[in-house]
Amino acid sequence: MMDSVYADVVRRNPGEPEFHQAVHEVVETLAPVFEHRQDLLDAKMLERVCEPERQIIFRVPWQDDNGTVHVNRGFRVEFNSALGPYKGGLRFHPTVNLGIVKFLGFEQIFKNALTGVNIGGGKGGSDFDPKGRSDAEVMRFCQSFMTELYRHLGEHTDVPAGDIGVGGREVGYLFGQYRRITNRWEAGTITGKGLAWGGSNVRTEATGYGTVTFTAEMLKTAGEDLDGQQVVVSGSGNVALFAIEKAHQLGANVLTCSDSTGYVVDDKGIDLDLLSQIKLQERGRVATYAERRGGSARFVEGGSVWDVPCDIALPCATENELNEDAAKTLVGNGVKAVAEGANMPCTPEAVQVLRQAGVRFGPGKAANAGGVAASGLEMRQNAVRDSWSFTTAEGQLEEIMRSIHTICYETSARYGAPGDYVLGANIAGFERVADAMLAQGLI
Ligand code: NDP
Ligand code: 2IT
Repeated sequence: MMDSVYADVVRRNPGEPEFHQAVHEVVETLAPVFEHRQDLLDAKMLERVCEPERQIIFRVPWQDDNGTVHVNRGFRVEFNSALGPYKGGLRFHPTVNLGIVKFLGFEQIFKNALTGVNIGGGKGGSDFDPKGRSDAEVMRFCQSFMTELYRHLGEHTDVPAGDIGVGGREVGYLFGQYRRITNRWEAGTITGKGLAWGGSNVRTEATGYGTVTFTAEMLKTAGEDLDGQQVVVSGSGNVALFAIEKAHQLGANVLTCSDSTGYVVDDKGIDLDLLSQIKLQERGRVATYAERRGGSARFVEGGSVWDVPCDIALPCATENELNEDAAKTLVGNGVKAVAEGANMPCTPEAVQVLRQAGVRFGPGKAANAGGVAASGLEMRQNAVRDSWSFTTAEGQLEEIMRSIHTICYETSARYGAPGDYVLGANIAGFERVADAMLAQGLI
């Protein structure tokens, strides 16, 4: 049954390898569920969950600062709303296509289910490349994008947020255009807003913080903690920066960061003030960090950040950035834990190598759920026009991350594979969504 469902997904979604990969990873862990859930089998729940409820593709025309017209493509895949309004980020990156958005939307269903907040799964974005564009160009693009997307959104319908290439600046322009078109100050329609206009404390930090909290929870099951551990982080965007911050707070030493041009290794540990200045203030590159840091840091062009020996590896950049060879290198260097801050950063072969070597492995669905969980908390505050302190929001986030860890661990133990967080996350997430769908009839 599982094989035929997967074969059908491949046949009906041609040319979408990332979507196939994401489905395969989930499908191959669900067999034990169907052994005792004939009701889910009869209801064709696996087939239903692999088919998005709605897919929207639209034209996004905009003008650059020289007056030249550009045409991009916009996407929103509204995958599953059994547990709540569609929820998931928007990605602006030249590699975005329908298959990428579907893979991300599919992951999001189960991730969101694990948070315990009432949110469904969706994802969107565009093949627009914000790199090198002025603020005015980004604004015009966002306005054009929202001029179509707004009709599909709403606090009870579909609630986007950021992802690669979409941060506070873009969310501001998107929210502004939504408000202008609808004449509604509907804060709950998008998350990741500024703190003065409906945003939540800790949403910016949440994905990176949550990934490190999840890592700490995994280590705890072996009687260890992060204190004194050497950590390798990839990426230098939203997730990476705040993973570095939290790892430092918990006493670890982060040696690296990276971008699409190469990586930096800093023998003294990453100086987060300097990195933040370059990335957040100047929108610069990691090579500049090495130039300004002095003797302790060097920039390696191209190259694999996973060559740097470490105890803990946190891939926080993009999909399939950590392959089989990288996993073997990490294992050879004695890595103890790997947690996915990014979505699907480890290839299936890499995951296999890590699991066989007994490395604790936190899949993205669980490990990076802190971002969307904090988005859920932002929606909660918006619904009652409240705003929590940093401490309150951070406390709630930590509680959710610990509970996700517990659910995944307990589910893995219940199914006879304690510590297999891939199995635990997939089964626990699937069961929640499938039971809600079953209760709601043939929808
Ligand atoms: P950002 O845009 O802030 O940063 C992305 C980082 O990844 C940059 O350093 C970028 O380098 C690097 N990167 C992106 N694409 C590639 C590529 N094709 N090859 C090499 N490096 C690349 O994005 P985020 O930090 O928000 O997102 C990072 C990952 O985390 C993504 O997988 C995202 O889906 C996931 N995620 C994000 C959440 C969030 O709340 N933001 C929540 C959960 C998961 P460069 O600048 O050179 O492109
Ligand atoms: O992949 C993700 O979980 C995100 N990009 C965050 C989604 C959200 O709605 O906050």
